[in-house]
Amino acid sequence: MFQHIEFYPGDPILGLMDKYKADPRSHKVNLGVGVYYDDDGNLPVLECVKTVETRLANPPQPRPYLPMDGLEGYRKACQHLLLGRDHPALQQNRVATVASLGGSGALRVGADFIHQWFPKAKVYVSDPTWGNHISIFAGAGFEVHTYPYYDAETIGIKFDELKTFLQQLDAGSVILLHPCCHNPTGIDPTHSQWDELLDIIKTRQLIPFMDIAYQGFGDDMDTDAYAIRRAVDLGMTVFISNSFSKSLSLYGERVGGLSVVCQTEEEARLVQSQLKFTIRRMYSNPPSHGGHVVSNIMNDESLFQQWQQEVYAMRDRIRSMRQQLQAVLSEKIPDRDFSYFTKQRGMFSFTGLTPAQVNRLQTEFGIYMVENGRMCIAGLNQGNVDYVANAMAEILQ
Ligand code: KET
Repeated sequence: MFQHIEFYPGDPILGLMDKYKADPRSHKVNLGVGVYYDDDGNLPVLECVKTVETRLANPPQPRPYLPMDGLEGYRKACQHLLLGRDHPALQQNRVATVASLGGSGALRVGADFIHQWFPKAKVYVSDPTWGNHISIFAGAGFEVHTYPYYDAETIGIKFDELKTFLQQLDAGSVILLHPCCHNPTGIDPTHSQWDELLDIIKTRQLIPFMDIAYQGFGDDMDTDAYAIRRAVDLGMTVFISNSFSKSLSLYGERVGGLSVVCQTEEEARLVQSQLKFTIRRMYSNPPSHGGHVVSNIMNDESLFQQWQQEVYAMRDRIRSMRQQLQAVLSEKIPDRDFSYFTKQRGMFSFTGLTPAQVNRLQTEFGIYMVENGRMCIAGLNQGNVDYVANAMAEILQ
């Protein structure tokens, strides 16, 4: 019965975790998956999370089903973070928001919704992008195309090419954008470039779908949401998927959200109802623990402040690892430019290493990176950064 089934060889990012775990070498280094480890190489439990979890456990709480779209406090928290607490779109009640199973779940619910109501829409993702963007939209039934983005020559954006490309797309095409900390390249448009891009997107009547998984890891919470707020301020209908996996170090709790900024309150009511229906027939309602943790932190001013400081501490530690890596490599290979490490933002560095070089790092040094040359800088620490820099230098010389 199953002989015709094709084998799924595993995911290029998640598959690395299994390989890394199975590697017996004690000096191995995990720079694959986009996960933040602290300077001791451990997955942190944020202080704000500890406080709330202690509270929630004493006494243990009953676990009813949550509403299909999640907790009210959770949904509001997503909206406030993305748009700013007092945004007119929120006052006008025209933002539909549902809790989702991580950022991935938000993308899938959004993709299913768009496919049901706009089945002819074409979807465009950046070249390159997070591989699962393509899988998720393809899984929802779309043909997924790419738009020009990364310029390896300049370690920048093919900005003119991108603008020209957007100009010729059909109205109603969905453009998947990374508002900050582009994955995998770490290269984001400047604010003025965002202004230009969003003007074109608006004029051409394209639909921006903003996927924000690293809010707070680029600049600060508000600055990282610049592109989202700009698109909304231009009056566009905007889809936004957000994830708390990285910013709360709650990867396994599957905490994310999908928001759709609509034109009117009535539209938002319709959209909210259909998002709930999409959820009901897929998995019914979200898990409650992560939802309560997020909602409690975001709706308590002092925990909210503490959380932001904890995110900024992660951001700053990643930045210092970038500087250290760049410094050691520049010293080892002075005629090569390693400034890209500090130019790129967020968790990742797109190193330009070839698959063969990435493979050498893995087999000879036990250093695990994604085959496309993406390195998760958040896996570096004082104990391994020199080792990684030296290994890279050896591969590059
Ligand atoms: N969007 C982006 C851009 C992203 O990098 C990730 C995860 C997600 C969404 C998914 O978030 P989640 O809340 O976990 O569903 N990226 C890392 C992990 C992964 O591949 O699943 C990564 O790129 O390594």
